[in-house]
Amino acid sequence: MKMSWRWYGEGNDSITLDHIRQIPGMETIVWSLHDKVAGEVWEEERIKEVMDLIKSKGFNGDVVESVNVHDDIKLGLPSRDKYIDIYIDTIKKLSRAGVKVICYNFMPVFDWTRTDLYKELPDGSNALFYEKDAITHDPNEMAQRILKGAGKFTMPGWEPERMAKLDELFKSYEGITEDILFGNLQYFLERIIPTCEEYDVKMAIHPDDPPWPIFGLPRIIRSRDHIKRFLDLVDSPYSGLTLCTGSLGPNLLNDIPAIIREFHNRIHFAHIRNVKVFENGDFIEVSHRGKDGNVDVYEVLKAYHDNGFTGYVRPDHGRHLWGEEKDCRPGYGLYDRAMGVMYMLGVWDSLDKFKAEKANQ
Ligand code: CS2
Ligand code: MN
Repeated sequence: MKMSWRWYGEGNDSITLDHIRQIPGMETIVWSLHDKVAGEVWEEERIKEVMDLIKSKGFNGDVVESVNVHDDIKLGLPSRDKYIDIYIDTIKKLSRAGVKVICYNFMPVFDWTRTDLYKELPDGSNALFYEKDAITHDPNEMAQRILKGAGKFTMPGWEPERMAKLDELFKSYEGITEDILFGNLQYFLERIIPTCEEYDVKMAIHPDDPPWPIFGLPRIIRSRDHIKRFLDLVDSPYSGLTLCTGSLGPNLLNDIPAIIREFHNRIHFAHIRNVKVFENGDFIEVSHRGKDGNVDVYEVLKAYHDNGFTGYVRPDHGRHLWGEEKDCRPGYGLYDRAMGVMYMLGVWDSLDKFKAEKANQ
């Protein structure tokens, strides 16, 4: 596996590339042009600028998260072709700059959804929290909560301009069922995957977070069966997965190690995060240590290791520690994610050793 770190870019992240350089084992910077809204053209010069900066610090910039998909594509509107053409243009440009994997999602309206960005944990740290009952209320109210919590940062998928049009957006999704959404996703993939094959760029869809429908909107990448249906839409290695344990984890019926073992050939990007799920269905993000939550991170890593996984992996979210929430992006502080990296590398190195010892016996 290749260890990676999501970085929001110069001036857009409290963490710098020089900080990231001091975390052991770090090879890849996961980046994006975060000022671009879905459907916008990505200029070659801007791409090169970021790639050069990343490389100048000794990293590669193999993974982009995300190139966001315009709502008209998700909705299947006639204007989708125009936006798909722009998407294809971006794939080609990223390929020319050396990008290998593009992470994206197909969630209607909202990207990841939480009800509290700073819920206190018993140890005094705080983390992203999801309260099931709070979500039945007005989506506008929830959007305001998130925007307020994000403070000075604009969070992908939660851009204030987008949130201002929430009622309109919800209206446009009326009548969009799971089947229709799958159909629109298939149309999108059938158009872009030939370019991905030609330009050697792997697409990696991110699961829906949380893994169930919210506010009456369908969510289609959320269980083993949904993943299977997705992979069958276009049966090419270039149409693959970002397997996010933190997104699938809140549904305790999702057997994540089993999902990894079944689909490892199509997993290009692993997001690893632990969540603690409460009896009433609420959940909170916790440290990467398996014992701290409901995701058995050891078994997750073992499933990858047993299958010789060589893809990219990153700590997904982290708790906010030692007061860093005053300054950092929600869920994207330095300390807990850095500790998560070390935990994962520790497990991985041990698995390497066990394997070598076994081979020598
Ligand atoms: C990410 C997702 O921050 C996160 O929770 O895991 O938001 C992810 O970046 C997008 O869904 C990918 O398109
Ligand atoms: Mn994720």
